[in-house]
Amino acid sequence: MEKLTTNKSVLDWIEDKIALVKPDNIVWIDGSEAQIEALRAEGMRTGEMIKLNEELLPDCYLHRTAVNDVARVEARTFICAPTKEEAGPTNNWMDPAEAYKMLYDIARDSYKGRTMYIIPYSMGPVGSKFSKIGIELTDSIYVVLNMAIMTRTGKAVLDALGDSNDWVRGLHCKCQIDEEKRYICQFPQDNTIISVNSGYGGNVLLGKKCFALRIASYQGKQEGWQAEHMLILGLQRPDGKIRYICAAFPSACGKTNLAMLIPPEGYYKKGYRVWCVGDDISWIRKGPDGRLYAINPENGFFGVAPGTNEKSNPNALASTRQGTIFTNVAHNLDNNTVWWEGLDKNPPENAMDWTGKPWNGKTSDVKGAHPNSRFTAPAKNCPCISSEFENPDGVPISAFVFGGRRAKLAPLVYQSRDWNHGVFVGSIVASETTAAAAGAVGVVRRDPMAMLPFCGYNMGDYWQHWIDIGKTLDPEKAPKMFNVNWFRKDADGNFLWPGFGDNLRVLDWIIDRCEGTADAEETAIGFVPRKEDINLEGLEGVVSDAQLEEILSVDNALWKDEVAGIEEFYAKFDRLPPVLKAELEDLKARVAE
Ligand code: OXD
Ligand code: MN
Repeated sequence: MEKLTTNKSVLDWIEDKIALVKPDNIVWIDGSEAQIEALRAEGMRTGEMIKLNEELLPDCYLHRTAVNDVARVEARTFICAPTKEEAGPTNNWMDPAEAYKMLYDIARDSYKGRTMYIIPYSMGPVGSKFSKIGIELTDSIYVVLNMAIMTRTGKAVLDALGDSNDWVRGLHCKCQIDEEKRYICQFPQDNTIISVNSGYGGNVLLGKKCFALRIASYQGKQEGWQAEHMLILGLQRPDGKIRYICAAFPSACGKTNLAMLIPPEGYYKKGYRVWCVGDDISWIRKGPDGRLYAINPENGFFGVAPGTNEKSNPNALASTRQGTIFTNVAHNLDNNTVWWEGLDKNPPENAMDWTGKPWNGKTSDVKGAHPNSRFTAPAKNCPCISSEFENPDGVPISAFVFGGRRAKLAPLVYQSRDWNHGVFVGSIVASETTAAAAGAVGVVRRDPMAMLPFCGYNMGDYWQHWIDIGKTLDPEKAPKMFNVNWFRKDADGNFLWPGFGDNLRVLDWIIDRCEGTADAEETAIGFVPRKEDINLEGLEGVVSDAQLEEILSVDNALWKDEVAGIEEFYAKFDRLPPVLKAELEDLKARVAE
């Protein structure tokens, strides 16, 4: 097949990898619909893809991964920086030379009898100054079809790259899907990613977590920008103006739901809307006017299916009705569609579970869909996709919001006193584990800026990068920083806040604070709304004044324990920025008052 570029750095690297893995065939992904259609047909022939009901789910497919390969594997994910210190205390580290040797030994000859697909892809709109290019080599049709949804792929990307050497190398080898030899390795200094023995999304769609967060966070540090695990939403208010918010939450805190929020009825009638720019990743840099701008480098949503329904997230559900790949959900054999726990109250009786075994949803006591089953849906399908989604200049950010799941501690929302205090608030993000994951429930897991598994270098240096970015900003133009907690519980363990669409009430206060039009009370941890600052209209019988007061309360005694937890966490970091140490001392003094 004709090569799609004359770029020497690209051709040399591919030649080298061909000699290593020895494919039978080579296919360049050109970005054409005809080629994608042919690959879908090939995927059906090999059994990798199951075509779903064309009338009910046009152009949609089901894929099942191996049962030992259903999630990202943090324990087998490595940052292969020259020294362990550069990877930092929160990453697994491997010496680059040793890692290459081990990975090449695993990858050697692994494409024999297989086809090598060469996927040129752009993270971000092709040609935007924010965007970066990658090339992924893979032996998986599933990866090609997913990358074609999640990124911009094809010849146009190579044309934009020209002769440049500024692109990210990605080698994916399915090998035998052997758990014991599964490795997801990032080499930030070499712009390289190697992933072996997995076929599951987050481990193999190399543009997403591996590139757009781990490699890109390192690139951002070198080049003066930021790659963050943040959704981007546009909040339109009755005046018609749209303000943009970036928000970071650990997994299982409702990021996709917030990114696609539907305002409560009363707000909707007044003209409130939320527009989704992205649900997972933001690339952020300073614009010519001195404000920070963000793009979503992705082109689709790789969302968790279970729990997605007409009520929790109608926009996400609508996004999956066309051109979507479902992974590890249940297969309804009566109408050749898909089902997952929490989709509706009507599980199919004549179905296959996610492992491909016959399954009766009415009588079975095992789950039909894997808890981490996914949909890969084109962003353009989303009914609330922002008109700025393709804007090569990004959108101006008014606020950064952090959050986690804390039953007792954090109030519904609070604002940091300034940028550095905001960086501190982001650095202490923590979430309590839920019953959805294995292990004890209610254990606090620290997840700074929700980047714990995704920061491609030393977390201490990453915090310093946040502080340094702040120094370049005029405080008047810098985004304001907040923390939210949708998950406060009362003494009986009931959630105090309804969440979902009603979270708009909090976003509204956040924007008011950004524009200086809302009041707040200063507490030991930052600025908290007074109860009259949060509009409860329409929530009569759901949230009482007393409950609102409880959700907004700051208990200094609990924060004293939290300070001890933060001290313990910070003690791991040799490279803790002095600014954060000072912020912690300040908090300690304030909660002691
Ligand atoms: C994701 C995650 O899949 O953050 O987006 O785990
Ligand atoms: Mn994520």
